[in-house]
Amino acid sequence: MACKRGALIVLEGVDKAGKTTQCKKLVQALQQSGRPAEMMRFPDRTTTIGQLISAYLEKKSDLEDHTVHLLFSANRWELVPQMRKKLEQGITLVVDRYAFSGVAFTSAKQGFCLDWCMKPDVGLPKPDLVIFLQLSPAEATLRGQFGEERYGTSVFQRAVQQRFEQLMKEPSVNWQVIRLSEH
Ligand code: 2DT
Repeated sequence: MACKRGALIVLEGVDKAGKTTQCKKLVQALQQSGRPAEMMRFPDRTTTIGQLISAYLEKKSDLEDHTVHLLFSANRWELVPQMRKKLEQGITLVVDRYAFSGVAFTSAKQGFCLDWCMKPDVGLPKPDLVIFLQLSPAEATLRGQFGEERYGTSVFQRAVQQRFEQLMKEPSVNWQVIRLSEH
């Protein structure tokens, strides 16, 4: 008997929204209800490409902006065969960031448009659901300092949030926005 395909569920949001925690909880809840589920995250820093990205994020290396954008996309593509296999086996994948982060973060930099940023990810497995954890800038500040990594400034995070808002206008994506409360 053919088993039912797993669902591809993506969690997106600015830093400090709690994506990783919620991904873990969702995987647990799915497993407890008897549905096979696994978590993935992008960037996946364990691959060769992921290690280049990780060094860049940790500011141990510098990469040209277009180059790093393409590496983030390549990091997704290299995992596509594995993702498709799991989905076909009936495993639901809960993914911490996906192409939407790729587009939102790069297009928040000077000189990038959404259209160029979206091109390398065209053809990736389409999520069944994209949950966006919405956090106001005030609440993000309350949650303490952004990390030490690249992109960890409130000015940049605000620009990223605006790009996400533009992406959420895309009706072909099943966005579900969850507004996090202010305390
Ligand atoms: P975390 O590992 O803490 O989630 O931070 N990013 C992510 C991009 O710029 N492009 C991408 O395609 C992806 C997936 C967001 C990862 C940092 O990398 C940024 C924050």
